[in-house]
Amino acid sequence: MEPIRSAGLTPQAWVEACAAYTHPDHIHWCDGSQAEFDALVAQMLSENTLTQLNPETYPNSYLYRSNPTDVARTEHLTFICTKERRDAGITNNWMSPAEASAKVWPLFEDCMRGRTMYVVPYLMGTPASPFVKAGIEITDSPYVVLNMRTMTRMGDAAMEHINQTQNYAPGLHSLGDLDPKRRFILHFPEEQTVWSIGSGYGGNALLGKKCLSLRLASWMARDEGWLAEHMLILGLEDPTGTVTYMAAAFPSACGKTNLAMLVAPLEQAGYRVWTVGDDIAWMRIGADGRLWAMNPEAGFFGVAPGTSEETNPNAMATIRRNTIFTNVALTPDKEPWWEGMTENAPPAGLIDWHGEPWSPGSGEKAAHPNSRFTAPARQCPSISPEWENPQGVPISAILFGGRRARVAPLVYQSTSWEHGVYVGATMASETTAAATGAVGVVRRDPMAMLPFCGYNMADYFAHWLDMGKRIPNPPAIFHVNWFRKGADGKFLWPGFGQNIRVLRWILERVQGRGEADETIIGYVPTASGLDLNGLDLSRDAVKALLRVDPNEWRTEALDSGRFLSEFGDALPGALRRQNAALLRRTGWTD
Ligand code: GTP
Ligand code: SPV
Ligand code: MN
Repeated sequence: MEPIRSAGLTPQAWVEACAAYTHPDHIHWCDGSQAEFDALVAQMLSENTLTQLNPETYPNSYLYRSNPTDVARTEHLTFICTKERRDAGITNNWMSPAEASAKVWPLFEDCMRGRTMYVVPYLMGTPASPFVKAGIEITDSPYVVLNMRTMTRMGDAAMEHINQTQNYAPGLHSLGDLDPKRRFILHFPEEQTVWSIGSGYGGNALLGKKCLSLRLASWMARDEGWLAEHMLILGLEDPTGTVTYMAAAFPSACGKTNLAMLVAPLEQAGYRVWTVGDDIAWMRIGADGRLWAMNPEAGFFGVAPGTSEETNPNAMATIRRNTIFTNVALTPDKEPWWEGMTENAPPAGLIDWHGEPWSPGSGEKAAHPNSRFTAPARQCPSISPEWENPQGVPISAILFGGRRARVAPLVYQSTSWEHGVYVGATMASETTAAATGAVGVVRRDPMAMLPFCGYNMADYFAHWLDMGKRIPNPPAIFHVNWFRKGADGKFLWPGFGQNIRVLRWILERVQGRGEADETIIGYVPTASGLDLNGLDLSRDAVKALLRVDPNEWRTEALDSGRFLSEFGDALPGALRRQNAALLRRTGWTD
């Protein structure tokens, strides 16, 4: 059968057509109520697909163990299905709509037999926001429904909005048979549609998140003159009580949630971070000529390992109730546990993420390295009073950053918007467990959007350059790296709460203060420009953290040049020129 095209179909007609093809036993339209949530939980508990956590210490919280082959995003199975291959560009997997119809659509036939079809109307953004986007996700996974209820504004309010506007992005999701050979995440940006089959994992299955709010939204944003980015949003309050907003793009599992929830150490009295969002930012030019950012999500789908009272106390407080934990370990007291949660030895009697007894000698991690928590944003102690402001917040600084053991200093500032776009376009990072495949391999991940840009990345660079021309008062652009290592292989920088020191320098730079040296890569703080008081850092460590080595940067620029040249004629000339200029500054002559 020809695929169902939702264009012009009411939600009811589209759902009926999908049901006629996928043949669910039941259809349930989600209203988003507590009673509905409770019923789904009760059903999953009775089927043993969910485990209730200790109701005293983790009320209304549950553990979900996924299929062990389905624990992270699968970038090689994620496609952009535009009519023209060129529109997907060289960094995306492309599948023609005709091939999608022939190869993937048949996998949906009868895929919901014996299952319930859940119809999940949802909003990204608050109903009051002019930026709000509506979607309807059809899914046969009750776990997806529970997560969508936390991550989006889901249910009756969304349906009301859709009935009024008659506008929604349709997403069809099925677990299928969970076989990676029959797993596909397909995006049709020309129709604002998603098909996802064969995975129940977060970014593959919660279609409002990466699929709608980044891949489809970035396409829309290019057409409409705004930005959809893989960015946290935070407000930095200074001792005068003024709050300055920043957005930061770091690749998956590279520190967005942690920075967005940062708790400043005592020595930094008077500075305070407010959380606006931890993963996605939609940014538009405001009437005042500044760039305004809003968080379209309603919850956090955060990395569990490494989260502790020391590293991220705000996250620890956020996840003490109404939270779904995925693929973490379980203590005998029915509490969640993961590597890095506690300083002491792991508690005895742990059950690992497979559901098997675990001991420290087993050689395996008790929690999966990409285990996650799903928690409502409103529960975060540092949640900003502005987080649901329909207009968003005005952004003064944009930070790019990645995991780089070498080369990139702790922080530097670009010399212009165009240079900042070059810095973002050539940023690189070591791969993490958030996607399947090798971990720790350095790859270019422009603007942390390599897996999430829904169109030709060369056009995306052009769009960023164009935005700079159109923003009368653009944010300053910085690059940060918390992950530089010393000769002993250990991180040089303490990170986490101490990152406030870097945020303070950025704030001072935005205010036209802040001591800096102009180097070949941009402005780097002088050793006295950063407040390092009270930190146990040797002079050598500080030097190593701030070092800009022309030889290393020559190699870097040559590699960036090779990366950029892969885009061929589509690459904006400005980026080619920026790369050549950096090469020259490293002493390169050709
Ligand atoms: P996604 O949700 O995948 O987009 O990731 P994210 O960017 O929000 O990453 P997150 O903040 O969850 O951090 C991922 C991992 O990096 C966790 O294990 C953290 O403990 C660790 N991490 C975060 N910030 C720092 C830091 O400043 N220093 C060090 N060494 N590790 C950090
Ligand atoms: C990421 O991988 O960047 C995440 C988790 O934020 S997921 O929702 O799976 O994309
Ligand atoms: Mn992310």
